[in-house]
Amino acid sequence: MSSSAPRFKLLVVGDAGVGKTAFINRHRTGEFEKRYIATQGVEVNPLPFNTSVGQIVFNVWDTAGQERFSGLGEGYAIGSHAAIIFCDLTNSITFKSYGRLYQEVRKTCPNIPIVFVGNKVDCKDRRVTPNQMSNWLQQRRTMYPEEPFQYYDISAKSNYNFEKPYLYLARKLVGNPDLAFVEAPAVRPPEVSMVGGRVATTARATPSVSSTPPTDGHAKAVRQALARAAIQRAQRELQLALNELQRLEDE
Ligand SMILES: Nc1nc2c(ncn2[C@@H]2O[C@H](COP(=O)(O)OP(=O)(O)OP(=O)(O)O)[C@@H](O)[C@H]2O)c(=O)[nH]1
Ligand SMILES: [Mg+2]
Repeated sequence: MSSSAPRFKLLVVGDAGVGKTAFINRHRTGEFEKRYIATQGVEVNPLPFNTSVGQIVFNVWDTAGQERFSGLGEGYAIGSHAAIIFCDLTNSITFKSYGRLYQEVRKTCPNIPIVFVGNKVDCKDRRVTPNQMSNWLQQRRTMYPEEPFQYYDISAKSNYNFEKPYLYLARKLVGNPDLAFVEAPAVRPPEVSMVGGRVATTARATPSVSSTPPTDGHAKAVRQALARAAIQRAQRELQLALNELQRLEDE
């Protein structure tokens, strides 16, 4: 991992047992853990990604879904640059938590990119239907027109879409919609093949990612892109504040 690579705090939230740790560990170790071992408090893991503009690192904050283990509560969100909100597609209650989790993250982090994921899409006993999901997303987009409500079905077990949430957030953070991962994160072969004729993202059996350090040119390009993205965020915030002022004056 390059010490000069830009680092982003990535907050991962979702109810207990939705598969946050399993998904993160797929990238971290390549393994899939079948047992459920509840996370206590928070576990922070750096995940490096080699991109077309140099290496970036997500400092992933894997939070406890079980309330009794969530020491700092919403405090974990402070200083986040991006967030992934999880639900488990086989458990409707975890989907009902989406709205609350979204509000909690937004309260602390009004401007960060957020991506929603529905995990365990490999399971046959899916309870949250694609229709329910797309209706919910559509309703929210109407309620909050500035929020894209980007969503992916994923599976930590089959590796389906395993890189998509990271890629979406990396593009937003760097402010470059063309950013690509130049090496796929290494993961073990899937535990299951996908149901319903869907093809799982090809897993690589190689045990580790060979991380070529970025050149100075790459690091500079990333920093420039980050600075541009920060300016864009600040401009958006300024515009929102101006709109709010205008609304108050018009009242
Ligand atoms: N079938 C299937 N099972 C999964 C998948 N992802 C995780 N699991 C299983 O779901 C259970 C819970 O996974 P965890 O990753 O520990 O859940 P968590 O969200 O980190 O839970 P907390 O730490 O309590 O918040 C484990 O038994 C995993 O093996 C998946 O994509 N498909
Ligand atoms: Mg966990």
